Amino acid sequence: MNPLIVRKVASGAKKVFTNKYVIIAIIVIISLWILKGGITKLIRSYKEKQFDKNEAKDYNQLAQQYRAAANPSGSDWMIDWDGTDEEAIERLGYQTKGHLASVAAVYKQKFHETLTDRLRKELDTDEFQNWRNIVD
Ligand SMILES: [Ca+2]
Repeated sequence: MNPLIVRKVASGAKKVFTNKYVIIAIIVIISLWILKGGITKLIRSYKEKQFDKNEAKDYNQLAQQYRAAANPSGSDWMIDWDGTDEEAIERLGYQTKGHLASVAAVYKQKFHETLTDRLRKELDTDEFQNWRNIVD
């Protein structure tokens, strides 16, 4: 290629790209493009995270509260002898309504036994049935 033409093209391009309005326009377009995609993505992922966190936190808390009601002494090895907070379990039943599967899954993961097995041990037949009726 003719070096003169190359130089002319280069200087023409240089003029265009050193024009401050052109630069500002390019910066604005790129910024808008990044902002649009980036912000939408950020908002979506933030909302999803918040949702998951809140849900998981609630199930976690409920599982923890069932454990505390079944294990008032706070010592795992005492759980079968330390009595039961039946009122708390009934109250938790109302909070668990509609979410038993999720709460039970968290409970099992944390305490390596199923929630219903634990409650059968802690409650008498009528109390357990009462709890089931509340939860279902
Ligand atoms: Ca107990």
